Amino acid sequence: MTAILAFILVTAAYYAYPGSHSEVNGPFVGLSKSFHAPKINIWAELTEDEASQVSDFILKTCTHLNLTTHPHSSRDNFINSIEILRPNKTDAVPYLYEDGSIVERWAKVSLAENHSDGPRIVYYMVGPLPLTEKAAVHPLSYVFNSGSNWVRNPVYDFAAIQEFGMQLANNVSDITQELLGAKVNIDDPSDPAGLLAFPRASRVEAGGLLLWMQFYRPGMGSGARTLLPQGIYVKVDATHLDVEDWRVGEYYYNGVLYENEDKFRAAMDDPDFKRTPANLDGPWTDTEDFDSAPDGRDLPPPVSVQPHGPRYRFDSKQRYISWFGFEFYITTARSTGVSLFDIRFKGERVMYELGLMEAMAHYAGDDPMQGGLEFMDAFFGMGKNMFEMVAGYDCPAYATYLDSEYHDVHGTTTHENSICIFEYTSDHLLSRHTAQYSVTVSRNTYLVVRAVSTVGNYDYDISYLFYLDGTIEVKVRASGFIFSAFYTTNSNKQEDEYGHRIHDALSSSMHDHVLNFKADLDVAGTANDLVRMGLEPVTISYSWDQPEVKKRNTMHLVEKTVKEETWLDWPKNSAEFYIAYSSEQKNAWGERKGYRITSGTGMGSTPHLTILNSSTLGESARWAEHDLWVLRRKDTEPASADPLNFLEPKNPIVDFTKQADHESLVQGDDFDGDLVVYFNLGAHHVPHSGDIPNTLMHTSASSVMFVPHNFADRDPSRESVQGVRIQLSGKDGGGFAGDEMPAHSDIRSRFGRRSPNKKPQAKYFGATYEKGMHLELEDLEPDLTLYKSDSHAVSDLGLNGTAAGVWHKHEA
Ligand SMILES: *[C@@H]1O[C@H](CO)[C@@H](O)[C@H](O)[C@H]1NC(C)=O
Ligand SMILES: *[C@@H]1O[C@H](CO)[C@@H](O)[C@H](O)[C@H]1NC(C)=O
Ligand SMILES: *[C@@H]1O[C@H](CO)[C@@H](O)[C@H](O)[C@H]1NC(C)=O
Ligand SMILES: *[C@@H]1O[C@H](CO)[C@@H](O)[C@H](O)[C@H]1NC(C)=O
Ligand SMILES: *[C@@H]1O[C@H](CO)[C@@H](O)[C@H](O)[C@H]1NC(C)=O
Ligand SMILES: *[C@@H]1O[C@H](CO)[C@@H](O)[C@H](O)[C@H]1NC(C)=O
Ligand SMILES: [Cu+2]
Repeated sequence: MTAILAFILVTAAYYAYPGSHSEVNGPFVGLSKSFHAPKINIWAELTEDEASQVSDFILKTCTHLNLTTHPHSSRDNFINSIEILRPNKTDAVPYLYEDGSIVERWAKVSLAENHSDGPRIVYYMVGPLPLTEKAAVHPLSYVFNSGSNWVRNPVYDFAAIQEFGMQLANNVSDITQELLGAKVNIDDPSDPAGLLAFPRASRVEAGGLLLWMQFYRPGMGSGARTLLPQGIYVKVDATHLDVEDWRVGEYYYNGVLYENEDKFRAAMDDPDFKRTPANLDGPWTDTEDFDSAPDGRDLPPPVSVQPHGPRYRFDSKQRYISWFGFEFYITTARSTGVSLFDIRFKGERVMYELGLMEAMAHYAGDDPMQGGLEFMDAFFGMGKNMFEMVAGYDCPAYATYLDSEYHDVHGTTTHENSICIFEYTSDHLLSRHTAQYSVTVSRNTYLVVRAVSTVGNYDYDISYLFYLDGTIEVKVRASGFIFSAFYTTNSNKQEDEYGHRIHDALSSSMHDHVLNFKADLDVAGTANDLVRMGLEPVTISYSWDQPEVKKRNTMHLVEKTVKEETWLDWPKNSAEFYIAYSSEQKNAWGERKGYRITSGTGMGSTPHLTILNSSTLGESARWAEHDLWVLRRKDTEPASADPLNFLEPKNPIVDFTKQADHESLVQGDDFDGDLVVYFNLGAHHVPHSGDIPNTLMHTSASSVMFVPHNFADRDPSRESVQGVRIQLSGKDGGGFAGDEMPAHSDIRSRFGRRSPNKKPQAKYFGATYEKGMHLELEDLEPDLTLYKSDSHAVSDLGLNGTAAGVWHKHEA
């Protein structure tokens, strides 16, 4: 601790720049202002003005739909969402790389439409923007492969689901009072002493929804309700359009299924009726411990500071960033959050697109809730649920924060400070070497673009990391409250097969998180080959080995090119390298320029879904079944998934298996070598007592890295890295024991030749801190009164606010 304080309380000699929440902070503001992206960010989300133009245009054009701006249910017709329709790459490439003209800007709109067979969500394209007389609304279907531009919306009325649950719970108040010691407060659903009912909704082939509802205690301040399932489950047939026609079905409690509430009630009067303890709230769900004071807790930990401001340059209008050879554009989408486009390193293309496609969590369990539970969080909105970050904690105090926006029938919603950008210097080096007369070390400073999506109970930190050698890492870490299961203590159920007991009446409920990402690789250009370079044992006879070793057991490299669209799993023993090679560009040594795709840092190799042919998922998320996929890039296949897949799992609007359909990847007349890789991050999550109260980010972390492989002629980080070579007394050289380099050999040195006193001499590369600095308190502990949000519209575990719509209760 003393060392840390000493570091911070260095003498005041330099004006430091306190962290701020502005778009660009620090001393490079001037530089940033004069810094311009070479092109317009053609992927940028629509501005508020563009979205309102589109909205007005649709209201004016689609009069036959009688659209309302105040929807009450999905049986109203209204504008559900408005966003950018990202341009075809075919059109973007000439603009970006060949001085072609700028691409047209179109909007992707989803309308809620009431049809005689039930409500639908229908996609349209509207444009070009800005809208003129030429503007038009067309059905948008080229990006889907279901044969249509719409899905049926079985979520007829999510408000009714909540209300129905409350009514139903109210009807069995006597039962809940008896078994759980609580009942719903129909007048005040948020009564902390009351109960709530939440559905697991599953799609019924014919149309609407089948619900299994479970009672929950509401949870207090931090939103712990997913730790408070109550173990009484009720089946509701909600397939009919009108709530009046919904039917309450069986009850399930403590391993026994009851035909209806009366049978349940009657069973309770039986002296042999088996009860199980209730799952009560208490301090165990508190997220903080303000009271404990183990040694050292009274001293703040080390923090990172950035006294000279950021070293990246940022065009805040185009959201374009440049940092030590990396250049790329940033954009967002309501369903998928942050995406990066046109990533280049030292002027060469690496990826056209990198971003999230879908974030799925699939549970298992022997109760009616967890047994079929599955979430597709793009449906809930990974961008829509990107809330304001906490400066100094989510990201360092000095980070640059960006806002994100999305548009729907209620206009534009802005989430301030929901994306952060910063440089960070790792605790470990990028490289080092100790030689006989020298030691040289290079710091590992990397750039991070980060956002956190809190989808109801769970928080996903998604970070894109850029390293000085050209490596790109995509990392996901999760936290928040687990979605746990009720634990019955006296049944003969099989619940121990699905998790651990983690409180009186609580089971941890195993689940798989699989988050799918797209990487449209353009390694040194569009034409790439995906190569599997195997490391194989071999027995070989070498002439130089004779006569002593007739046959030598050794190993060698065996290369196979992936010739058709396929999946790949991470190889056993990491005995294969998956490398995307340029088909045309070579480095100085005649080797193909490449990037290796590898499972990165975190809890071992990345997971894919354990469940085979999931009954819940149907065809909606086949990408989850393997680690990696290699496909042809097509304008008609811009994504592996669509948020509305959640509504039609058996016949999804984007069926991934129709994309990954073994088309040839051999370059020729009909294929130019433009490959897309889809890869998965996530975790096989078997929560344990340490997930109470919240899942920890070091155990939920996984990543995939894209690592240069013969991309340059030599390690490019040497040009940019900060470090020092310590030249030991008496020698100018390095080398091994016994070596002596000629004196005054050319080692670039800030201090010139060795010092007269023959003490070890530090020769820095890159800059160093030259003076003590005065830091403001805000550099160490940001002022959280600057936190801008008054509240967060976090999903309440119902379906309100999903891609199926958001509407308000009592509006005219
Ligand atoms: C349009 O909606 C209004 C009010 O919602 C309703 O009175 C009217 O009948 C509707 N018109 C058509 C053509 O559906
Ligand atoms: C993108 O390409 C598809 C397929 O060629 C085409 O149908 C569509 O109109 C194009 N989209 C735009 C916005 O030009
Ligand atoms: C929606 O369509 C159904 C079936 O055609 C009809 O009964 C209902 O009145 C419509 N609802 C609205 C709000 O227009
Ligand atoms: C609650 O009970 C009333 C009276 O028996 C009944 O009419 C209603 O349908 C029940 N509601 C639910 C949601 O079970
Ligand atoms: C999953 O589906 C595939 C393709 O239909 C089939 O070959 C396989 O046997 C199925 N596996 C299971 C466990 O259902
Ligand atoms: C849905 O959520 C919005 C935003 O949180 C809220 O204003 C609205 O009242 C909710 N609608 C219903 C029907 O609960
Ligand atoms: Cu989890």
